[in-house]
Amino acid sequence: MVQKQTENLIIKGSVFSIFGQMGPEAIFGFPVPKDGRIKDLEEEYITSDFTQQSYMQVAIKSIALLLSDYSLESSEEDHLEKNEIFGVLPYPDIHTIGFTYFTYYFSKNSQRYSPITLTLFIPEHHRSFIYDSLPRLKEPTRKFAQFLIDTIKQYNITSEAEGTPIFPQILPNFVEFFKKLQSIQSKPISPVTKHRRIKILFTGLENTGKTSFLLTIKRNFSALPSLLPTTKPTQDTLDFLGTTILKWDIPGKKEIREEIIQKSDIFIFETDVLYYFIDVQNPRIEENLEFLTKILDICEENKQNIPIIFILTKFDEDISQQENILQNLSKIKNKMISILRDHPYKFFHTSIFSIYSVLNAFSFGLRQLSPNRPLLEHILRDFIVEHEIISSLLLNENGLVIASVERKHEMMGKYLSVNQVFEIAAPQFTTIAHQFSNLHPEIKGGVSKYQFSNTDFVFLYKFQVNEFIFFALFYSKNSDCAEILEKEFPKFQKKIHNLLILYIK
Ligand SMILES: Nc1nc2c(ncn2[C@@H]2O[C@H](COP(=O)(O)OP(=O)(O)OP(=O)(O)O)[C@@H](O)[C@H]2O)c(=O)[nH]1
Ligand SMILES: [Mg+2]
Repeated sequence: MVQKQTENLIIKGSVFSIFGQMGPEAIFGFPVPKDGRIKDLEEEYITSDFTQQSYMQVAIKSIALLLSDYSLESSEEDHLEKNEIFGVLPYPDIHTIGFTYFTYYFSKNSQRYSPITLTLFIPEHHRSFIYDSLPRLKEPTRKFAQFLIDTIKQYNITSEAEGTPIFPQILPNFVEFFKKLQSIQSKPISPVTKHRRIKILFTGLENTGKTSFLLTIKRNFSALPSLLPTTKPTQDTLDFLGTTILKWDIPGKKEIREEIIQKSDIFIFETDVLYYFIDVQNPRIEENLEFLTKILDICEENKQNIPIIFILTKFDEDISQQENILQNLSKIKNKMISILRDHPYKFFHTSIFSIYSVLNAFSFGLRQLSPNRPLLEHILRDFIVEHEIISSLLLNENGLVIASVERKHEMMGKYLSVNQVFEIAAPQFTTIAHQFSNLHPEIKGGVSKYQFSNTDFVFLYKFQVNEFIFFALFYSKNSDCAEILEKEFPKFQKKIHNLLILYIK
């Protein structure tokens, strides 16, 4: 029996695609399909899992996401080569998930920037491998894609037919690349499972507003006035686009703080995102430094580089400009950053009286868990640039922000901020969401327009992907934008469909 190259690998194959003279083309595929153009190869390099047709399908679907006449013709071209984005796409016909590196290269032939993708194939039932190994897959994938780009530039390859004669030459490089992938797989961080489990922690000192924040996310406003200190770690789940997210509300009482440090294997281990709460009106810097240092020590012991989202709470509007509050803010930031080591972090100011501030801060942490968010935002950005829209938010039906893009800084004039847009539209949004889902289940989608001044318009577009309802908010100075959206949005929706399906699953 011949030992196939990919026999013991979770990654079953790879395909390198470009936008060639005839459209998307699968230039190099490895292992080589039986029905492909390349003949006389040893059997270990041939696969029966995929056909040339499967490789072509991956080329078409992945390249199509980067195709936008607008950005390819625009003067922003110099930036395109620097665009390096990873994404995850479904290929149900071949029971495969594609982990794809997306970029552009300058094609001498067509004298323009052209999309390139390198996709790795992972069987659907091993999808959690992608999430567990994502950080370690990126670097070798990026490097290998660069090598392939150099190869097609060197030999001036613009089609699969032109790539075929070169393939035997680069076969050893593919073998080498798959060896690297093999070494990543042999060091799994957690057991291979079918479903992604997401665990997030809400922690901080007592009375910092953790439970209030969680109630606000659930719109459980009526429970806020009678809220008591939490007495024990409490878990609750949230269904986010089909994935169950486990939320742990860890009370800040001193004894419980000590307990979670002692029982870190239960509470901190395998946490995906940590939200750390500090009250801006009462920052208690020394105690916070002490507690957070202990948490960071545990992360270091377990080699967990968890993103930390700082929630600076009770930043209520009426006190937000007070000198002492502003001083507290900058002191908190400086002190916390000084102990953070390599953890990715972000600060948010929130108040339970601004629902957007809470939803936005919470969504940011969730967005970090989506492999498709950067690509989604890249495509959304192309869309708003093309249609002269100033900013846009993509939300799920609970108002969680899935993608957020804004071009304000490139444009002259007076504009509402994304926060303002959301804050103004939120009441309508909630009512509309409610009406749509409860009263008019038959209504499938369409635009609603809100006018805030003679020149400021917000458009809300409701749409559905599989069983999930989404809202796209667009802010524009152009009152005709509604007609543009009616016409153009369905195409855009089709484009992002697959990215939304695997947004977090
Ligand atoms: N003004 C203001 N008060 C807030 C805000 N968020 C929470 N609070 C108040 O702060 C107090 C403590 O809130 P909790 O949510 O119970 O705090 P916690 O962090 O869960 O506290 P423990 O459960 O003891 O750890 C309550 O009286 C809340 O009403 C806010 O954004 N603004
Ligand atoms: Mg609490």
